[in-house]
Amino acid sequence: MHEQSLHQVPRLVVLISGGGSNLQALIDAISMGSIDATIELVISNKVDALGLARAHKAGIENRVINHLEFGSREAFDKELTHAIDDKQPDLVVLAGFMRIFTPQFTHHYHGRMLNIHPSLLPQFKGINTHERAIEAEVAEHGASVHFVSSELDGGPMVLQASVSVLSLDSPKVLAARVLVQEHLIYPIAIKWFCEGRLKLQNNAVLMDGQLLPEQGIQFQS
Ligand code: NHR
Ligand code: GAR
Repeated sequence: MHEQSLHQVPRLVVLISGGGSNLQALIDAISMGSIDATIELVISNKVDALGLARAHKAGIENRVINHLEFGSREAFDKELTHAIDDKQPDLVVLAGFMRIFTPQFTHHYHGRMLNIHPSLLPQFKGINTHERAIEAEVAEHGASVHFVSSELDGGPMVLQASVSVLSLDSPKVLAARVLVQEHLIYPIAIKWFCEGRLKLQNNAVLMDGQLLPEQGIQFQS
């Protein structure tokens, strides 16, 4: 089991595929002093991810590991693992990362990898969540922070934020409303982890030593 040194600032590696607005929220929270941590590396599987420019602008090492250059998910994950482990991170942060991992990869980072997913899990696992929420005519939608397990979007839940679905919502408009909440809750969850308050123990989430309910903590803004 990986133990965080008490004397060092927690080290993060962030994985992205796109715009990187969640990465930006994390960069901002760190630079404002809200989170005591350093981002050691940002990795994108997409060459054209806007988040790479955000990392560059913040002076953070960033690189592309293009999944298209690998013959299998195993080979891609192996290269990813080398790049991540080279930085000896305390936590791996998935921030809009769009490639499904092999079980070996998720086991390797068990208890030290978080994801933010744009739905109120366990509803709408996978992709195109906003379209599906509108299609299903749910009244409430939102975002969930969870520890990553081998079950896609099925890992133990930490924190959720809800938004109302409005009758005229398009997927785009709804996504933007959810994203506002993501930028609030993801830095909070990462802060808790970095402070040692948030832990995964026997596949259950502990916050300040207390077992969290199945759906995690419900965030109220
Ligand atoms: N891997 C595992 N094993 N478990 C999880 O919980 C994971 C994961 C990898 C990524 C993020 C997740 C999300 O928050 C995540 C959680 C991508 C897909 C997907 O279908 C699904 C869920 C998530 C990320 N990806 C397609 C693929 O073939 C590619 C889709 C695309 O490129 O647009 O990998 O939603
Ligand atoms: C966010 O809404 C995030 O929850 C979602 O992609 C967006 C990324 O935005 N993640 C997934 O769908 C993972 N499959 P960002 O790049 O601006 O942070």
